[in-house]
Amino acid sequence: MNASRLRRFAMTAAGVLIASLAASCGKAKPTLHIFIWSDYLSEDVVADFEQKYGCQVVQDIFESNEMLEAKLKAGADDYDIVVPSSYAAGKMYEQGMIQALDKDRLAPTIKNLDARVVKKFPETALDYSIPYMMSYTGIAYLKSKVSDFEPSWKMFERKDLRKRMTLLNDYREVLGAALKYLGYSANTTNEEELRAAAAKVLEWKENAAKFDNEQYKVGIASEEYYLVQGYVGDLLQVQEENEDIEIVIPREGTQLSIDSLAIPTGAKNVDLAYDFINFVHEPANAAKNTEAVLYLCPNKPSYDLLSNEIRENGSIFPDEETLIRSELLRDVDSAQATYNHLWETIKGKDSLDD
Ligand code: N2P
Repeated sequence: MNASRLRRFAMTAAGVLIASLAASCGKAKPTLHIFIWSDYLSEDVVADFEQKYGCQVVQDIFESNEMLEAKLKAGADDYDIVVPSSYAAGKMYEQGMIQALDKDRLAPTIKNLDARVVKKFPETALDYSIPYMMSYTGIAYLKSKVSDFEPSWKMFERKDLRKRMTLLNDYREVLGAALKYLGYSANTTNEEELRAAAAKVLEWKENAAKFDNEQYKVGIASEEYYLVQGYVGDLLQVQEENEDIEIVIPREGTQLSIDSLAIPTGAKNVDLAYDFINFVHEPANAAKNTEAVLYLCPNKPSYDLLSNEIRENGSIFPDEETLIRSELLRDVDSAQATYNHLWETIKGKDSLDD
């Protein structure tokens, strides 16, 4: 048999095999499509869910709330679960991108949510989203490369670290850090404060290698970058790869996001999506997930199932002081256009007046 016949034979044989498998198993397995941040879901939890529900889970990754929003706005209708930060979920709900949730179906989950976290959550947010993970933003740096480290956002002014630092590609986190540094709220809607923060970010941009939400992890682990702004769970994940990495929450305070599970309006597998939300909030699964991704799932009964190492890690279980210094990012309503405009300006130019 020549090569091309051999290939055709193999293809036909594979086709027959698939057809007979399909015939013997009845209809194809349902697929749950999830659109989620990277490294945000334990592989074991996914495998257990697939096994229990006889389905397949497919994950697509997004890097920012804006990317998720843009995809849904463009009419992507193949996702069953999405994971926006709480401040973005509100806007998505108002715009009809995600659906109202049936809280009765989620009662086993809702009763397990940590009341301290739900209190921080916008009042009506449970109508359309369920807290999944708490995410802080911090600074990671290489102890052997950065001298005279100060636990402050001011580090981004350090000329000696020029192009060895990265800032997140996340306008609320970057403007939020500059706002905190200047002593303002990370949720301000005051135009003057916002312009001052944007000017500060432009100064930082001079020293930063780039705005980035993904490569910075490998970048600091491989020592290409010496200091990065990052989501703390991601930083903890890379700290496992390089012990020279130290993680701090700057003294001026930081931002907290509650990333939440939501079901898009166009979801095809709504029942499976509800099963998934309840499944990841079963205490044993919530604990497994926290242990794997190093962000905290705010599921109260799961806390007792976590290892001491996790319980005692202040970056996962922040102490009271850090909690007080961190501000939950909220929807900025009327100031949204100003935030967007300033961020576009920052990304495209070197000065606000250009
Ligand atoms: C996961 C990053 C999620 C945090 N890699 C964003 N709030």
